[in-house]
Amino acid sequence: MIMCYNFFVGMCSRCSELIQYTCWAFKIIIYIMRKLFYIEGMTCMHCVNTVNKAIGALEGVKSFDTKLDKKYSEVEYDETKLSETDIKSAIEEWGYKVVDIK
Ligand SMILES: [Cu+2]
Repeated sequence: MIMCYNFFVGMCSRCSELIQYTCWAFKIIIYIMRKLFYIEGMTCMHCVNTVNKAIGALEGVKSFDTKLDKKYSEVEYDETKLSETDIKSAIEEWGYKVVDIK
């Protein structure tokens, strides 16, 4: 999986928004989605850690990067395992509000 993941390095978010390719190491098809979840209510690094914990606990999440100043979390996930609604719910369970998904 790590080997296949290198495929995305250097790709802009537009190109990697939806990628369908065959993993040469495992011969399976992987669907990766990259979305920005705009979050209301994050005010300090503790909030960022909480959001990261919520997202990181989900099976199917490949990577995530939560930015306090931009008020979003960029999440890459396997859309065969997870939907954007699952991610939204996980964040909102901790008291934050997802106001937009792009
Ligand atoms: Cu906080």
